[in-house]
Amino acid sequence: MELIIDAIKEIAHRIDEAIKMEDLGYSDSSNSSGEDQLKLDVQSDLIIERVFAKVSSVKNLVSEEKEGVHHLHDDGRFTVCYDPLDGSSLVDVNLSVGSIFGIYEGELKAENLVASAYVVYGPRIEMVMATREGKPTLYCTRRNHFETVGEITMNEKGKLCAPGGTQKHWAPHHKAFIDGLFNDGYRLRYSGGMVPDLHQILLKGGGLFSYPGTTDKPDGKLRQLFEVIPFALMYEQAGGQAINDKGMRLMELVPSHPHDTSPCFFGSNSEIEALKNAYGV
Ligand code: AHM
Ligand code: MG
Repeated sequence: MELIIDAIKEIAHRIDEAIKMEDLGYSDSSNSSGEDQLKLDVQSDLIIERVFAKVSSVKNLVSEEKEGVHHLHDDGRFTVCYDPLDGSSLVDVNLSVGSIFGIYEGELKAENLVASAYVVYGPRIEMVMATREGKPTLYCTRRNHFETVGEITMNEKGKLCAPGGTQKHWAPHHKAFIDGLFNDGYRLRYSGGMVPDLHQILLKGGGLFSYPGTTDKPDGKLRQLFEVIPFALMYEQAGGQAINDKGMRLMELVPSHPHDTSPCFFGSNSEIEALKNAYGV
């Protein structure tokens, strides 16, 4: 696992460099979800592939930007599922973006996630890593090196609300719940990049990030293997909760296809308990 973490640190520096140096235009391809790919999406994907090719414990790679499994090492133990550059459409307006990694052992389902990590490319590079034991660890870069900052613990209740999905497609009970949070004094924090948005809620003690099922996207937008499950581990290990619209822990999801999505809610305990009430689950 140590070598995988070192690889993610190397990847973080390389992708950060690419963000700063490379062309921001579109490539002439689209990804498995039918979205146009930026040259940076394709390049970040390639950076990750090349770095993990040197890590013998990685058996397979599954990327949000590609269909199918990329085989690396016959004797490897882990499959790394990753979103190379989440929120990449925000690069041209110079907002923070991120990379997300889920490290699975065996079949690709939440139960088999052994660790997860994400990198935030903001004014500085930060990384958070979680395993099944202990709190997530925050790393910051200083003079181009990652330094451990400490453990992340969420409060029982927070003050921030990041409500995803197009409001006109929200269910009435979801709208009523989110309106209720704002009426209670919650502050809106939504950049459109799940990595910085979830990172902010984690580091500022708590709140709620939601990306519900909507009338146009009943299963939400965010992908289970690359986005939802890795962050579910982070939130649970930090003392918060992560559930779907049925009240099920996201850490129990079993995707039937690598690119399956799920409605998802990440937050501190108080907000998630209130959400379960509002959804009647
Ligand atoms: P991407 O993987 O194509 O970048 O899409 C995922 C992003 C998340 O970072 C973010 O939470 C969400 O899409 C925002 O979607 P919306 O614009 O519908 O709020
Ligand atoms: Mg993404």
